[in-house]
Amino acid sequence: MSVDIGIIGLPKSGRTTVFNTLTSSKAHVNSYAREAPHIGIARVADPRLDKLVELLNPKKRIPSEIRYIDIGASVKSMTNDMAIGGEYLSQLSNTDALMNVARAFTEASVPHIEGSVDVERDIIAMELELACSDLNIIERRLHKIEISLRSTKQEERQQSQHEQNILLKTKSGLEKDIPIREQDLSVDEKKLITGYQFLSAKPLLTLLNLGEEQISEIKLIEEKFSQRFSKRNHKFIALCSKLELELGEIDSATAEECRKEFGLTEPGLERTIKTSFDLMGLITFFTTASDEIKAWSIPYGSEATKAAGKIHTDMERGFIRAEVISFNDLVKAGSITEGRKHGQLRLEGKHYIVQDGDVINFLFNV
Ligand SMILES: Nc1nc2c(ncn2[C@@H]2O[C@H](COP(=O)(O)OP(=O)(O)O)[C@@H](O)[C@H]2O)c(=O)[nH]1
Ligand SMILES: [Mg+2]
Repeated sequence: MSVDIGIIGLPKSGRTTVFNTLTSSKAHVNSYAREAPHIGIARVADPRLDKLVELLNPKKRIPSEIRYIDIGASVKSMTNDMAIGGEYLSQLSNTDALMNVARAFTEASVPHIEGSVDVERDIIAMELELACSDLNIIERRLHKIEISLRSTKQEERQQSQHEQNILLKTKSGLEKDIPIREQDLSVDEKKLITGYQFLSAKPLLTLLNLGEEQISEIKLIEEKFSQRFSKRNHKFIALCSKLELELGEIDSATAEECRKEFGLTEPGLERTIKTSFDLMGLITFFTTASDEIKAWSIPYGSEATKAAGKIHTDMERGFIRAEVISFNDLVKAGSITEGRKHGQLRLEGKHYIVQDGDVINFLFNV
């Protein structure tokens, strides 16, 4: 199970260019025909994985992955009574987070579909789009609950009324322009609505797609937008996707030279992935079974059984114990055997909260 991020944004904002940059793909840019969504994988660079490979010399090295989905349709064609609908909605609903590509670059040969470049306008319009999609679902559900309440026996009403109250609460927030991701909901309330997979409830990364001439101002632009718009579960990143794509296609030494000239310290791909990890509260643990060193991404705060389930459902069901050593202890010990000898390898139970950098061997029974 990978982490999935859905790419949204206006046509000609550079969504496919960003997708190609992140996943080293060659999907068609400037393509507005109805086509299947582009799905690609970004491998997460992690120096700890390299260190573990150096130390344990496995047959195989498998980095953790983020799957990006460029649904490719223009927002206008997805619009159905002001809301994202149909097959596009279900593709987006299944993702773990959304990335909104907001166009900041000007390019005479690629006119902006609204006639002018206005990043703030486009950010607000996309929020509205997500909210409308959720409101549509909420209203339909509320209607159904109302009908069912008419015929439900007194003792069965409670559950429906509870759901009705939570939906009314999220609806009233949306009507005040507060996306669900920013609303104050209790853990229970959040749990009850996860099944709806509301779009405005997903963590959102807004990617400001700059022109080359704006690169010297990256930090300033990021800060300006973060201050103005950034709230709970919404982060901003600025980069020039066209340049990043070009740099990704040349040899890495030359690319690094170019980056230096532009004053860029880190590849946009790595910065984007780091920001996505931050936004989604992801951490990484490692496994070393079957002569493979593998990195896995899970949400911060996950219990050992959930981490095991990420690898295989059987491992979650038949979980017995986890043998855990932290990355730092393993590096100090030099090997898992040495770590065991010196008591750094711990035995942990079902409810152990997995920590970033844990190297884990799951013991299970099926
Ligand atoms: N000048 C400039 N052009 C860009 C940039 N990003 C994308 N483009 C161009 O904008 C056009 C549309 O890009 P595309 O990725 O297909 O946009 P999409 O419709 O959102 O998928 C292409 O010709 C890109 O080369 C950029 O940062 N600067
Ligand atoms: Mg496209």
